[in-house]
Amino acid sequence: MDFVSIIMGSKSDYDVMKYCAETLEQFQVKYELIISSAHRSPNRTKKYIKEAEKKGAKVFIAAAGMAAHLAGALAAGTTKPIIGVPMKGGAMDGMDAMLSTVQMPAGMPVATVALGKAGAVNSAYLAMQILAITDKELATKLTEDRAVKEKKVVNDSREIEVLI
Ligand code: RP5
Repeated sequence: MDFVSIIMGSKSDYDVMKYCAETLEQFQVKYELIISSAHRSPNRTKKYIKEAEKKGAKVFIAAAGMAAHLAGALAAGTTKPIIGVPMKGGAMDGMDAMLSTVQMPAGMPVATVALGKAGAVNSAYLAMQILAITDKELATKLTEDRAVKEKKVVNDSREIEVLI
């Protein structure tokens, strides 16, 4: 069974990562969500990657803040795509996590999304776009979603536009 694996470094990351889970649910995409830290529970993290891959995880989403190494630790354990979501918080309010997540060495990619809710939501969209390469039904849903977004822009504009 194909699914998306979401791993958070701490329970405190859920306030933002719930938007990732909700987005996957909107598209009826199966996911597993666990807490495991690169620093606090390195053995659990290492073990989980292998177990999740065996169960059918096709994309991993890693959310971590501060000295965020979770996405990198996952990248070390699998060749499946890793999406990193930097979390706000700490003395630098996420700048530290963002730089840590995005600055992977050549050959060990982590697709890093934005800080905050937009990043959490986009991590789900990016994961679905990867799955949709081989899942036609999901590809159609994503195309329909784009059409809805476009229609909303046009409708919003009609509501307020002033033309000369
Ligand atoms: C990171 O440290 C976590 O991913 C979290 O974003 C941050 C703070 O963790 P807590 O102190 O809230 O558990 O490892």
